[in-house]
Amino acid sequence: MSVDFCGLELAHPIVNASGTFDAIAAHRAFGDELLERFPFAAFVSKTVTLEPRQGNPPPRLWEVAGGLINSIGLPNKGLHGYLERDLPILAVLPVPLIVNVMGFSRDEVAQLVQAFAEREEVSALELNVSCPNVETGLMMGADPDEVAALVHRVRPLTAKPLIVKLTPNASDVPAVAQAAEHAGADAVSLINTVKGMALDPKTGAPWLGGVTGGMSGPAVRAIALAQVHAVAQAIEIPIVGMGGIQAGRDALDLMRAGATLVAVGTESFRDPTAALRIASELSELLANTGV
Ligand code: RRO
Repeated sequence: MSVDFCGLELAHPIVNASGTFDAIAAHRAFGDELLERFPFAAFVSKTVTLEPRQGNPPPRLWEVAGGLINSIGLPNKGLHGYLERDLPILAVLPVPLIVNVMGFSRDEVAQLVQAFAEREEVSALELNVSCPNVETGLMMGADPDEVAALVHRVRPLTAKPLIVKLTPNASDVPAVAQAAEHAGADAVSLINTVKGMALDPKTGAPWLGGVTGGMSGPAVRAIALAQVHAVAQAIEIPIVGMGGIQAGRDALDLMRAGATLVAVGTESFRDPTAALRIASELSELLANTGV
């Protein structure tokens, strides 16, 4: 099951979707057992921004049939807090660390990339151009020219693999993927969450503190499959596929559609060890199908 991903040797193709597994809290809860049986072949951190953020006002989650809508709003310690407090703990994980970053301008992203470029604990960077939950509504990832300009700006700042996390909330996702590839990205990841909304059944007002949110879980799996398939026809660089993966069979589908790695997200909230089961189911399917 081992796989070469942008020069990183991974034990198997299952990773986590950014923001869906808190490895620091999990280490506190499960102790060193977590390190002995770590569920993912690489760990992708929650998005880091330049400045600390509180995140969006509650409520932040709403459960829908087959999924979740989140409006978390990127709470994080900011670059310096992350470097001082989170990175030393994440550095002991037994797998490569991929740091996900987001900025509100190209300059902010450049500062983040430059800071992480120097850290040997960090194996790769994921540029989050697709968060649906910022009050500015700003989403660089919906526009191929914006994505190209961003990747051009940060590409010279690091030799580490650069993964661009794409949004499904764009009119032409393959065009955005091509823009990322031509500007020098090493891989793309998709899908981030699908924009959604829920109303408070009692008042009829928006339920989420951020009004709208991002939908994930099995309800978006068919969207992910279609978008990974379309992007795979358009680019040569590897794809990290995600969206509603619950079983080895779902992971195999995304790989058949063109993904090199598959990320597990919402399913880890239901069962933090789900990725171990999914990797083992995938291994069996690959052996049986000869894929
Ligand atoms: O923090 C969030 O609200 C969030 C982010 Br950064 C993201 O990329 N995708 C998402 O669904 N939520």
